[in-house]
Amino acid sequence: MTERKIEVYQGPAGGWGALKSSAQHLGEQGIAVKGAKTLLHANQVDGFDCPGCAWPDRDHRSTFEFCENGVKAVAAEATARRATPEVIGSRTVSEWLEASDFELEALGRLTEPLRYDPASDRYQRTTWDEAFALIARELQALPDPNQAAFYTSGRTSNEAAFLYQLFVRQYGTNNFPDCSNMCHEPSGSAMRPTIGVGKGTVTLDDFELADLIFVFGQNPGTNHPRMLGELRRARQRGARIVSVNPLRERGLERFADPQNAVEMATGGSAPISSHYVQLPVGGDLAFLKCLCKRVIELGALDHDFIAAHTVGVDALVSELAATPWAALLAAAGVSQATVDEIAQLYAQSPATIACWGMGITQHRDSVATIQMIVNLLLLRGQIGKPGAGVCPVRGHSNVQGDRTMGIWEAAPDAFLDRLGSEFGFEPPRAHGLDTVGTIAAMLAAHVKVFIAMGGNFAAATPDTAATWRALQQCALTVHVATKFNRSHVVHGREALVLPCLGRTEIDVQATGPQSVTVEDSMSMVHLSAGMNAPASEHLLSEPMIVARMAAATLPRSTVPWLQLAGDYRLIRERIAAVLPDFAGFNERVAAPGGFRLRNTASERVWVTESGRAEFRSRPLPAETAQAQAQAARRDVRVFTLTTIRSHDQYNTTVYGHNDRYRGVQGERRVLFIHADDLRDQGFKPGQWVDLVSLHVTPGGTVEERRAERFLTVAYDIPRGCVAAYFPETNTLVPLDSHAEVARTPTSKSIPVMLVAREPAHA
Ligand SMILES: Nc1nc2c(c(=O)[nH]1)N[C@H]1C(S)=C(S)[C@@H](COP(=O)(O)OP(=O)(O)OC[C@H]3O[C@@H](n4cnc5c(=O)[nH]c(N)nc54)[C@H](O)[C@@H]3O)O[C@H]1N2
Ligand SMILES: Nc1nc2c(c(=O)[nH]1)N[C@H]1C(S)=C(S)[C@@H](COP(=O)(O)OP(=O)(O)OC[C@H]3O[C@@H](n4cnc5c(=O)[nH]c(N)nc54)[C@H](O)[C@@H]3O)O[C@H]1N2
Ligand SMILES: [Mo]
Repeated sequence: MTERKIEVYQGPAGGWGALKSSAQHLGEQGIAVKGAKTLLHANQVDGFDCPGCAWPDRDHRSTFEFCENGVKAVAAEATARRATPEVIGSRTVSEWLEASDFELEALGRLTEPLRYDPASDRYQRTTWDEAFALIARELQALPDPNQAAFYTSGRTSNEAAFLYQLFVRQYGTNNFPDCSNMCHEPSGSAMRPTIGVGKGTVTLDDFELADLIFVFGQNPGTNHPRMLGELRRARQRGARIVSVNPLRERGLERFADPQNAVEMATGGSAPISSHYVQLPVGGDLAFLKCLCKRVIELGALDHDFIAAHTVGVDALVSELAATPWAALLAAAGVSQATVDEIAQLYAQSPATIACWGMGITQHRDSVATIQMIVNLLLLRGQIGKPGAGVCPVRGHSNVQGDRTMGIWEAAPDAFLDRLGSEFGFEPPRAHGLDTVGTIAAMLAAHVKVFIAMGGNFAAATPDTAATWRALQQCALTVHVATKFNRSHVVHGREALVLPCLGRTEIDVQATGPQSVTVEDSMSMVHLSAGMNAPASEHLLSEPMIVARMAAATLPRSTVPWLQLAGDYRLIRERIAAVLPDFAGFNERVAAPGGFRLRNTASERVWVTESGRAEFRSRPLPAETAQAQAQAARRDVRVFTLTTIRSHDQYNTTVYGHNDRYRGVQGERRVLFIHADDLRDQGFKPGQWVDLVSLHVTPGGTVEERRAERFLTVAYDIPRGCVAAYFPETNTLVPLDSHAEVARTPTSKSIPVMLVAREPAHA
């Protein structure tokens, strides 16, 4: 592990630092040469879809578009290390529980199916047949199919996801918790009723035409590095880029493009943001209201668009007129001058794109905030024309596709009707459980079998202590995975870990080598085929695992499970039969770069209740969670904690202990805090603290949850706000603190107090 060092980072994002770090990661995985070859196939016409993020690729071009964090994601999968049954069985599960996420990840790729043996408290080698028989037995034994829940993480291909949801619905439940519930769920919830689609409306071409690009609550330098290339090109041709973020993020300030030879040779770099609004955590809804109010005052509305395409503008105008500036500015935590400047820019911009990430979605008011982004755009007719629109930037590389395929606890009836008639069964209609609902149901012993298609449920979810108890109460937990992780050691009475092929690997079935398909953040659907030999001869593909699980569990099903999993083209034919937008799927996806799914809002066709785009607004909440907690605990200072990703992690996968652009080396348990807050608390930089979250229940009692040992780091962040990495902080997020409507855990706004640790205990 790198030695601990905290030092402000002055360089740009990208550049030589990114190249150096990439080479180092390939070296550490023992695959310097294989890794470099693998990378040349990432995001190519005949290659695999990068498992890093859902940002689209420009035309799947012939030259590799370099991305440091794409390299890490690929290297992690193509690693030379193997977590064989002997390696996993060398320690008891209780011993593995003590290991860090970093150590578990570093064991390498899983090679054989594993079953938990309670007598020895160890995982042991099992056979695929035994594993599927156990799953079938446990699922068949449940008196009610709603006692099982089926999780999906967003790397699962369209083909695997489609078969999986078919299996689960034939089994009889809509219990589909998925990573989206913790991620962009509020984006879909906000946009479906207002513009008629739950997805972004722009394409990469729009980024070439936009005059103004907002980046709300997103850190592309780390999480979507290829987006920086797009932002930089936009900035260089004169577009304005407004970042709205409590933290100064280096990647939003300067970027050296590793694709640019001159820049790399001269050590140059280019600016990204033209404006940086450093608002306090959770100030976005009020700030967006300020922008809307000011744009209305400036008389900068597109009246023709509003008249022809929208309903509800009057209610928004009168609500904003009735809300005094002082109240809005105080809630937003920004100055009138800042609002005026940004509103002016927007009022003068012919074409504007609004992007957002987790800084917007993981709050109690996230749906209302996203609807305010939509309002802002609708006021000036900025949806459904070139260079303009909404751009929720998705995380996992196929999280959007999984939802399209029906991984949804509340799938619409039209989809269920078509699924039922294509496969000759009556799908269950009652809405199922989402992520938070599944945890609560496991705690209440209503859900007893938990099956996960990828991901790391025990680490990614809120309220770690409650989630672990929930999983440990299950009769059976099953994880289909590439790597051994936390969720495998927090298990049910019976437990299986089933190893699968990754994206970078060749997938050969009865009819020969297969490709899968994925949908990126801009609704582009394309093929993905791996080129590496599988990490072990015992691995099965995800579609085959689903098919065999289904065939074992549902002996009377008429679906030809094994035949479908033997030829993915047949799965795509069935997808096309159920989803009209996929008509001619096999032919269309064979075109280089694939095809784009229809997006009605981008054509100004509004599939909403009114048939028009709908303005939606509601007053600011009377009290923030922070204010509530402060009122309940006057004896302490209550901060608002936001939980973020470091540069060296992929969600719960910890690649390393550095966060280069935030100047942190060799430590993950850090707390970013304003220097004046440190001083006022009587702390020195380098002080170790415990974080205690304060959750005021509806009954008025204050629940405390504690996460121990964080090193304070003075950082450019507004006063009263602090930031730390997840998953270490998930233990602080109460299960019943989630977004209105979308039920996304409020991992970006947790009231906390800081408790100093004695140096001796640090
Ligand atoms: N390398 C890498 N790539 C990834 C991932 C990864 O972990 N590693 N994860 C993938 C996934 S699943 C996702 S969803 C995306 C996530 O990508 P992002 O959305 O960028 O995720 P975060 O790091 O959680 O935080 C985003 C930003 O929100 C800011 N923020 C925090 N609170 C607030 C607030 O109240 N208001 C505003 N305006 N901003 C706030 C933070 O300072 C941070 O800059 O990335 C995907 N890509
Ligand atoms: N506090 C806090 N909590 C958060 C967030 C936050 O910002 N703050 N972010 C939330 C967000 S946006 C998300 S998306 C969730 C992420 O939640 P998840 O998607 O559940 O978590 P990941 O860490 O992405 O899952 C990593 C695991 O997936 C498995 N895996 C990798 N590739 C494959 C594959 O190809 N197939 C299969 N079957 N398995 C594979 C590996 O075993 C690996 O250990 O976390 C959420 N949790
Ligand atoms: Mo995500």
